[in-house]
Amino acid sequence: MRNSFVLHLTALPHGVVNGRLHNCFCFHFQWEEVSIMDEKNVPIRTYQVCNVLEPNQNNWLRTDWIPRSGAQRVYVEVKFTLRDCNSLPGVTGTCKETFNLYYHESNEDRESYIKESSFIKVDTVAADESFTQVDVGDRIMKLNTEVRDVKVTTRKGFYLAFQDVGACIALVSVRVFYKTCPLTIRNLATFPDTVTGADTSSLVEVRGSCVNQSEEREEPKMYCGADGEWLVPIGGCLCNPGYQEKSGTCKACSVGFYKAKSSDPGCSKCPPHSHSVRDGATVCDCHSGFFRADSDPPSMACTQPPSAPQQLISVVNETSVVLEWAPPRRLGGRSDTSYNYPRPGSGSGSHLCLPCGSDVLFSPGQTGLKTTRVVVSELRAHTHYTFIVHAHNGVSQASGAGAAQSVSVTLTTNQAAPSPVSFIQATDVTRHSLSLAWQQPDRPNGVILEYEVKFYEKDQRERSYRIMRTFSRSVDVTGLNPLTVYVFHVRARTAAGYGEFSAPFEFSTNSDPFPLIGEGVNSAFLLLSISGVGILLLISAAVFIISRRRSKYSKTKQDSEEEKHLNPGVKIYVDPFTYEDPDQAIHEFAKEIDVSSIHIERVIGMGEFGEVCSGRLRVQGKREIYVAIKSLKAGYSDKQRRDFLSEASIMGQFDHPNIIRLEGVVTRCKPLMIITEYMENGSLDAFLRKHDGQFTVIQLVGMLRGIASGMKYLSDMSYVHRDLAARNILVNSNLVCKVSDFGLSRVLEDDPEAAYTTRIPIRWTAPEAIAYRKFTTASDVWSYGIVMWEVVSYGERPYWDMNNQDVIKAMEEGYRLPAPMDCPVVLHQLMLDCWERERAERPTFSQILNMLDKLIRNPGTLRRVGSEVCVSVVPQVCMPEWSMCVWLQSIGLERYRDTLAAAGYTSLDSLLALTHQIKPMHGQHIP
Ligand code: ACK
Repeated sequence: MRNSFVLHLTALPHGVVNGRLHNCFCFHFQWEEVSIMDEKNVPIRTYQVCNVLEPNQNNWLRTDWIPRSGAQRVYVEVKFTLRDCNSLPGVTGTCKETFNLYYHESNEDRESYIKESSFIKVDTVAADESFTQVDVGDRIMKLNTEVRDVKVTTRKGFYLAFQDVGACIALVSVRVFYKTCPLTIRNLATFPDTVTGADTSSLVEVRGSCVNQSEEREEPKMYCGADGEWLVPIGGCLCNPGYQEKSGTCKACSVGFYKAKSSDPGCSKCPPHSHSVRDGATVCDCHSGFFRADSDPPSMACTQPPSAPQQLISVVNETSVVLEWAPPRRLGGRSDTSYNYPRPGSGSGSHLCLPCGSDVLFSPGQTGLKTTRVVVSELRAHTHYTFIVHAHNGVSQASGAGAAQSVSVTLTTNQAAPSPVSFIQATDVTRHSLSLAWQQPDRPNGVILEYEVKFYEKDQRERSYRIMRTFSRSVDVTGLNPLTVYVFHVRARTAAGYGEFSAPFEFSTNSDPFPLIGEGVNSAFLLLSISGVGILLLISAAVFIISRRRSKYSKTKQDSEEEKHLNPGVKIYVDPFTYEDPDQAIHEFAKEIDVSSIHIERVIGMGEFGEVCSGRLRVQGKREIYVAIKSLKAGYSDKQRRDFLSEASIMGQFDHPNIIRLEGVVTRCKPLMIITEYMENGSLDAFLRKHDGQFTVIQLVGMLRGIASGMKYLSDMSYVHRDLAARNILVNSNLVCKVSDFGLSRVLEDDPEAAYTTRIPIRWTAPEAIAYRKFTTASDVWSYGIVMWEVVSYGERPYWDMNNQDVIKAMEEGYRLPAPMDCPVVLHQLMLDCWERERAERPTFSQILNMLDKLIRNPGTLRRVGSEVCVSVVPQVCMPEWSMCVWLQSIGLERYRDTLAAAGYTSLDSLLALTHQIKPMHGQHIP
């Protein structure tokens, strides 16, 4: 672009040039103003000079002061005509065909006199055409246009001057202008109208400013060239978030669209499950129920938290648990599901749940798990744990979803070897002996059966060492060399085996002589006195303990009945035989399963009504599970059908971890089937026989606890099982025992005239139930006692090969099964309690359960077992002497058995007769 001011030459009195052009240098007033007509016949003014005949012409014409207005280089366009000297008749060599253009920079706008020498020459201007074709009056003249440029940078303005040196010229117009690069927008930056530089090659660097609603990407720059053209645009701007470029401006994104970052190419449609309701959105808001994590890009669809993990399975291995689960059914549209164990807790009672200690190890970790499997180790042995697996994804926190995303499992850990003893202390040191004591290991993991002490002279290293075993947490090591350093290690053993040895502890014997206690006392006398006092204490204890035991269960039984009475919300079992239509009962309590979802694999046994098979069940939307399938063999009667299905109607009412779970029934096609959960280890009696002697006492007690818990549940529902026996307990792969077989009871009741004795499991049945069919929870308790005996004896047949009549007779005479080999005394005592003749005297299942829980919590109480002598004399039934033996064991005084026998006390009765004469002494400690 050019900014210009045109100096029109208007006709003015001689010497005055339009106020702008002046004849100057007072001594040469030769330029004259002449009006002529231009080609359009418009009158125009020209300045003419034509002194071609006279020599030494020096005629000046100058302009007014021209303000520079910021320009640095100005252009002067001169339109003129020039006469060809040859065309002028009679001219001599004085005639010229050029004129000179001058300029003079000045701050003064009204300089009246400027010296010639003050002007600087711009150029000598010659005509291209001597006679430009301009019709000037009667002459045709040629119009020349010449442009010169000049740098004007030093003053506020300048003057131009034309010097004629003897030519015949007419100045038609003089136009002065400068160039600018015009205002423009490039790359969303505005560049202002910019005056070009002073030199013809100069480039003026110009910084652009970002257009509205845009921000700088890189400093916007361009160069303004001398010819007024913009060159080399650099950098530029980007539309702000929520705006996009349109024709060089930034326009807001419309509703339903968004632009998150200025660098995004344009507005985009809102991603799924989101919306924008206003123009210029930088992000779309999620629909209700959908969320976006902080790290989610705005282009991502809004998502939801996952549903809970599915099918949590636990496999217990001693004190480790492998937990596996299936991913949640709904991942919420995300792929970042991870799993946490927010609050695993443990409790050895049934209620108290504490957070797991920090020593519990989770592999590969406890939080942020990407896998669906974790191994938890370093748990406490034989402890209930609840594991909560929590599915989590990027929006769980935002959504505030909690329990809905969790699944939990409660399990009990098994027996394990004890942890190492951590500290050994020397309590007494002599020349030849050391008395050591230590603490129980931090994690005994069961009943500590003994400690093993390994020691050797330090100098000998472990080349030769000695081992001592002890039941207590201290030992006197004798026969040592004086002033010798010994190294000791101690380890504990439970039924699960030895734990690790402790770290080495060093103690040195000293040079003192043996310390003597009771010097001068006759040691034989001392021993005798101790025995005598012991016997007295023992007898006193007998009176105390026996009298307490007599009333034990009648009191607690009453409590329990009160408890039931006070708890009217307890669900009560409904007898399916009260339904007129057996199919109505079955469909009320059992789910009909489509036979096509069952895949039978193999026959695993024969049930009362037909084969029992194992197989798989896949119910839609659930994970495939292993099941047991009982079928009703063909050719059944209506009664058989009813009896067969009654088991399912009963089982379907129960929901307890120690009761076999009914999955459903097939009644709409044949054969009829009852589908239950699959118990990998089959029935308990066969399982124990197969693994004779392989379990720890705690494991056996754990199984018994499970059965007692299931039976407590049944008794709470007022259901009487009537056929509780190890063969009717099923065992799964985690050694969880579940009560099964709910069929027999009804067969008996339906036909009171039947030969019950042939159907009643005599060896398991309480006397009152055999005698007059008084089947109650108390008779189930009797059976439970027999199950305890079966369990502890690893599946031995109760009463061995005695016939039923002899068994009934022995019971009537008060004989009871003896303790099986290695049976903890307390367990046998509990069995005997279950076999109380008076059913009111028997414990309830709730009491049995409490008792077993106590034993598990205090495994020391299970340590005392019947010795070989006691059990071996009772191959058939327990004799009175044997009871005395068991009782002495149970109070820890079996070593006095011979002393008492020698004194004539061979039975509890004879001992009781004695105790009536001896009162326990107040303040005496009864062991
Ligand atoms: O001792 P077992 O293997 O365990 O043989 C018997 C057989 O079927 C006849 O009752 C076995 N059985 C019954 N129900 C189940 C079940 N739910 N899971 C596994 N085995 C079962 C039982």
